[in-house]
Formats: sequence, C-alpha cells, structure tokens
Amino acid sequence: MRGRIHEAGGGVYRVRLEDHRDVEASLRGRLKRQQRTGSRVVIGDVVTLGTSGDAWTIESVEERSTELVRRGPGGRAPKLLAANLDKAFMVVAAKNPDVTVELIDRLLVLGEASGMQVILVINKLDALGAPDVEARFAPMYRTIGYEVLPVSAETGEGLELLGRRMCEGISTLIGPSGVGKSSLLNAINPELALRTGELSRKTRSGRHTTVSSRVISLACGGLVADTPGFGDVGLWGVAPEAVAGCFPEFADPCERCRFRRCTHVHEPDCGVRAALEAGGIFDSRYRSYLTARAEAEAAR
Ligand SMILES: Nc1nc2c(ncn2[C@@H]2O[C@H](COP(=O)(O)OP(=O)(O)OP(=O)(O)O)[C@@H](O)[C@H]2O)c(=O)[nH]1
Ligand SMILES: [Mg+2]
Ligand SMILES: [Zn+2]
Repeated sequence: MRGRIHEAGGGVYRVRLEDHRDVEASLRGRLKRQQRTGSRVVIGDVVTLGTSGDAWTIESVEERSTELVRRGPGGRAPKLLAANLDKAFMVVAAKNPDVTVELIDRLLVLGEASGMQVILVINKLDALGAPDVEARFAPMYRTIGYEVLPVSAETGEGLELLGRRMCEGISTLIGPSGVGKSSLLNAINPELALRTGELSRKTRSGRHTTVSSRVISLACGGLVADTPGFGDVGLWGVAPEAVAGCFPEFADPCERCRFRRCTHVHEPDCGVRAALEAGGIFDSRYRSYLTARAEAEAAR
C-alpha cells in the first residue's frame, strides 16, 4: 500500500493512503536507524506501507522530486523539512512587518534552491501605504518572470487567484512570522480555523504561532504543508557555485561569460555584469547575488 506522510512527530506518522484512508504508522527498524543518522522521513514523503499484526509500518521511502531544506547558521547541519512539494508561496507583508528586497530575494533563493515553483505573495494590501509597496516590488519581480500575487487576508482582495493556485497540487507558505500565512489559509479555507497571532505579542516572546509540521487538506483538494522554521530566513543556504542558478534572470547572460566557471564578481568579459551595465539586470538583484555568494562562501 502506498501513501503520503501528512503529519510527523514523536516517531509516529499520520499517512494518507491512496484509497484516502488516514492511518498511523511507525518506521521499520532500518528506516528508524537512518532517521538517527540524518536522512529523515518527512511530511510530503511518498512511502510504501506494510502491516505487522494490526499495526502499519513504513517500509520504504520513494525518491523525492523536491526537498525543502533549512540550513542552520554557522554550518549547522541542514534539516529536511518537507519533500515533494510542487509550489512555494513566498509570503511577505506590505507592512507590519515591513518588507525589503533583501528579504524577498532570500525567500526566492530558498525556493529556487528547493526545486519548487516559486510564487511571491504580498499580503496586507489593505494596510496604509501598501499600494506604494506593491508598486515598488511587484513590477520588478514580474519582469524577472515571477508570478506576484498582491493580496489581503483581511479584505479578501486577490484571494480568488491565490486560492486557485493553492488548490492545485501540494504547496507551502514560507515567510517571516507575522506576515499572515495562517490568516491567508484561514481566509481561503475557513474550516481550518488555524491560530493566528498578534504581531506585537509574538515579537515580544520571540515565539511563532505555528509550531507543528503537517500537511493540511483544503476543501478544494489542494494540499498545503505547514512547516514552521523559516522565521528569519537567516541563511541563503546554497553552495557558492549554485547561487547564480537561483537567479533565473542570470541564465541567459551567463551563456555569454568568457569563463565557464565565472563567479560574475571580478572576471573579464562577464555576461552577467555586461547585462547589469546595460540595464538588463536590476541593481538590487545583483547586490543580493553578491551578498548570497559571500555568505555561501563564508559558510563553506
Ligand atoms: N491588516 C492586515 N492584517 C493582517 C492580514 N493578514 C494577517 N494579518 C494580521 O497579522 C498578524 C499575523 O498573522 P498570522 O496569520 O498569525 O501570521 P503568520 O505568518 O501565520 O505567523 P507565524 O505563524 O508566527 O509564522 C495577525 O494579527 C493577523 O490578524 C491582512 O491582510 N491585513
Ligand atoms: Mg502561522
Ligand atoms: Zn560571469
């Protein structure tokens, strides 16, 4: 019997079987040992189950199409959070907390590195000054090729399209605490009644409202992985050589670099820097690239 891990915690897994039943299962001995050595079974994993007596056991894990990994600061071991997600909604707020290009670029790099399709969501469109924020960021990221969805969980603006995107396949919402991820899920699927928090209260205690890892089934058939752990998106978490590949607009200019292993920092005849000078690459994106690259080198 095949199934997908919908919830993981304390050595017990809730698995949605292909026939739509939900069962609890534990790991077979060999997988349990691997769990300790680092290759974990996570939500989103597709597994094969067997039974021993009337208990379900997870026998094997299928190859993953994507991996959502959080890399720890200072070279701490990377942690796999979820597998086989199709889409990542990178959520920022137009205000409270305020958004910067650095934050957006960090989120986009994280998404690109995971192999997922990345969609940028700008929430709290109802906030004072939000239209200016939208005008500053949305056109730039659309030019690069990203889908940008300005929304408000409060007024419902833009939620029809976000809901449609969320109802296809498995996705996840990633973004700092307080941007409104749980509020958006509640607005799209009110039966969920997820806990949402007051920004001020959370900031003071430094705690996140969402703490457990699980897959949520939307009424429309979509699945959403709810994973805490990207509170500050501190690290870019990518190998130095892989950073340029996380900036989609660098792909064509890269073809024109004289050196195959060009870092686009100091080499002569660099296609990326030529594109930057010609206005084909945004200054802020190139700055984010340099920051990401430097951090990746430092973390090596
Ligand atoms: N004005 C406004 N406030 C919003 C909107 N969406 C969410 N909020 C408020 O922002 C605060 C944080 O919302 P949450 O949904 O808890 O944020 P979260 O991203 O799930 O936060 P964590 O679970 O801590 O990661 C709450 O007080 C919400 O009421 C919106 O569209 N407009
Ligand atoms: Mg939340
Ligand atoms: Zn180059």
